Amino acid sequence: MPFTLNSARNIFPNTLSANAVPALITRFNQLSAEDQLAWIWFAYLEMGKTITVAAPGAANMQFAEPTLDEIKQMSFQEQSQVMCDLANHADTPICRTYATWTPNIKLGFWYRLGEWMEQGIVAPIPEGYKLSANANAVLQTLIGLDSGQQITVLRNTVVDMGFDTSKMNNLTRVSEPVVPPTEMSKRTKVAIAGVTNPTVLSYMNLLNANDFDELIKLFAVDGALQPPFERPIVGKDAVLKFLKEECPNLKLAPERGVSEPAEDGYTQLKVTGKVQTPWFGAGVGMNMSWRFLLNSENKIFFVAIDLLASPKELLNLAR
Ligand code: 45D
Repeated sequence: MPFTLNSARNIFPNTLSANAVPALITRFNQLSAEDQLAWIWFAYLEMGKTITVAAPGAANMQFAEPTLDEIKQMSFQEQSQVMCDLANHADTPICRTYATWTPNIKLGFWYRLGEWMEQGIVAPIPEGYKLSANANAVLQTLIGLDSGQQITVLRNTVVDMGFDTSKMNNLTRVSEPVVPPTEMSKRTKVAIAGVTNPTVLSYMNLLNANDFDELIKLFAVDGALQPPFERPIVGKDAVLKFLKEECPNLKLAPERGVSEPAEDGYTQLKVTGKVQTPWFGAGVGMNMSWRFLLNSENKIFFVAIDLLASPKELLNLAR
């Protein structure tokens, strides 16, 4: 039987992904908006003790700037309302604007608000704010996770805020300027123990070089990419859009892998290793796996990227 998207998703079924992340986000979503905002504030402070987030570049901030200026002019009470609205997915102009932004613009927006909250320009979390017992328990769980899982929780809570895009017709997404690919002489090459497949090696090298126009050529026309904790993105156009919007300046450091023939001349490969996000640089290495299914032409029919449950999973290449 030829592979379908659904059967492809089940290759290497022994891969243990970090289920603690979606479990924690579910609990977070049950908190009140006030508790959610205070929770993120405390989580951010807590994480700041061990890892530092990098300031977003000016190019990444230009789209959030008008909204940030608008918020700056508001009274503390209005500012708190805006933040609660975002957490509540309310239908307001700012929540609609927020919904059109890429994850990096959303993160940059909150980065700036966080700075302003600290400086007293934006309404802070009230001094002595006491998290509910429930929120506190959720925070303790977060603190127990590894840093790669912590930043994923934080990222996903931010990305989910704002008005629900599925309720918006004529949605025009706003994304940062596309970063230029790294020049040839400055590119790096990965080595993966156990893997010599040129498609997989090129995938890593081209992603590291921000060369998305070349990278997309490695995909089959109906190829799909499944980011951590998300549904697959299907088709070259959609995948290319995603790569340009969400993948600049990632650092992939694959370590080892395994390759074996599958039905219909397909090949399945699993690779494990580390990934760094530009937001945290070398300070945070996320333990990741890539599960590739290549067709008989060595094009990517499917690739799933998973955040792994523990460092031990880096050694799990079992089929
Ligand atoms: O509400 O091979 C305040 C793919 C309080 C592509 C705040 C990939 C109030 C293919 C503190 C102000 C992309 C899938 C908020 C690979 C409040 C591929 C602010 C993987 C919100 C490998 C909070 C890439 C702030 C991966 C400022 C896995 C929070 C990338 C900031 C992962 C949080 C990237 C930040 C991650 C989190 C980035 C900056 C997890 C960034 C996380």
